[in-house]
Amino acid sequence: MRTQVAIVGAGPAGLLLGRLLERHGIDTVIVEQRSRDYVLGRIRAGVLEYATASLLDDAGVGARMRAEGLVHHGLELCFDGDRHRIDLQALVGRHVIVYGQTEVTADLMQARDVSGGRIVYEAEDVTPLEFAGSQPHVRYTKDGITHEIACDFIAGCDGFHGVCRQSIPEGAITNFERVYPFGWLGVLVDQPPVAPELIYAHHARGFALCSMRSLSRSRYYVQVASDERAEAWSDDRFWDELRSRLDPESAESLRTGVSIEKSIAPLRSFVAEPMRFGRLFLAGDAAHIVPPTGAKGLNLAASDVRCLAEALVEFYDEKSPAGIDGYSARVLRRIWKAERFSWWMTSLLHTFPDAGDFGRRMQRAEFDYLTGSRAGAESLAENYTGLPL
Ligand code: FAS
Ligand code: PHB
Repeated sequence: MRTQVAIVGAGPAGLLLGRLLERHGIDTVIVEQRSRDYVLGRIRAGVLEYATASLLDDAGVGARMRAEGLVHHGLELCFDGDRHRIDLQALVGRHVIVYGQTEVTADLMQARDVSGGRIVYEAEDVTPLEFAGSQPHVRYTKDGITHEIACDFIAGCDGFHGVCRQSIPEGAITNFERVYPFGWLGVLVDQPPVAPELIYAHHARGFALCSMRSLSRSRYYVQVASDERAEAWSDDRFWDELRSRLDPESAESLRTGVSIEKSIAPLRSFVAEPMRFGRLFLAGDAAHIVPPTGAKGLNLAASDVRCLAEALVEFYDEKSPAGIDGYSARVLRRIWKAERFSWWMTSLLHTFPDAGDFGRRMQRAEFDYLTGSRAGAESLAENYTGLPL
């Protein structure tokens, strides 16, 4: 098999890259280790930055997002029961769209079905090869038969645990990482959200987040210890803990029910530099991870892929290597700013075992500054809605 760009991974990064390239007549093959249903079954991100929503429009996959997504002009911070609204629209003139990553993935898969773009699910032993040279290829096994895809470029869109970053010679890559001493226990429930906008809550017992997927389906999270297991949390235990961390009004109006999904996500900050090795490019979680507090993970994957697609189109259309040569430095500038914001939001809102009384006072002072200063609130709003591409 031969293609121009072999894409490893059919998450948002891989699917969106394939979509953007095919819109410019560039041939791709996507190779995914899991089944289509497994990929669609993962419950992940929920908030799209303004620029991500525009990119989905440009890719011709934004119609359902525009029809079903919820436009949010603000969000709420709650600190030991004190609630304060951050008016994103008034502060920076931009909003965000609440539209689940599952739906984004489904829209991209559907578009690829229509275009007939090649995608291999349940591929085993996927291996990127010869990417230091000029004739890279991707090997994989499907139904016991080994296949090879000859290509011009390989896009490693295979997430944090993927094979592409692991295939890079150790001395050629530098990893930066911070692992947080807690995770997020998330629950999905078919009940109306507790409030019209997201509530990010700090409490002595831990962080909590009230989010949603629609006006009839809600997504809630509570901070838990790193060694916690989802099975140890009954629905009742989860709802009691969530209530205890919210302001009295929200705790009173919270609509609980039987969870339709319950899982724990670990929290880490991670960046691999650089993001290009010869003919192999990394994009999305394959190259970086942010704690979900700033709702940046999916959005960073989208901005990586936008930049990579532009670079590859320039290579093929204008025979210029400038874009691909500049890709890594260009995306890393934006990635590190998103890493900073996600780390800052996480530091503000979570309880840290070793913070001490001084650390807790610093968190309260940060909240009081943010809610009392237009400049402070503007900084949060500018980052949350997405820095310029
Ligand atoms: P993904 O991990 O989504 O996709 C990578 C794909 O590559 C997967 O389908 C995987 O099966 C495939 N793959 C892996 N190894 C392979 C191999 N060897 N061969 C072929 N295919 C391979 N972000 C937020 O903004 N908010 C959140 O609340 C949030 N919650 C999250 C919860 C969890 C448990 C995780 C892991 C992430 C969460 N994220 C969240 C971040 C998430 O949304 C990512 O940023 C987003 O999925 C990034 O998309 P991709 O880069 O495509 O990576
Ligand atoms: C979600 O709805 O899953 C969500 C929203 C905002 C975040 C993280 C997760 O910051």
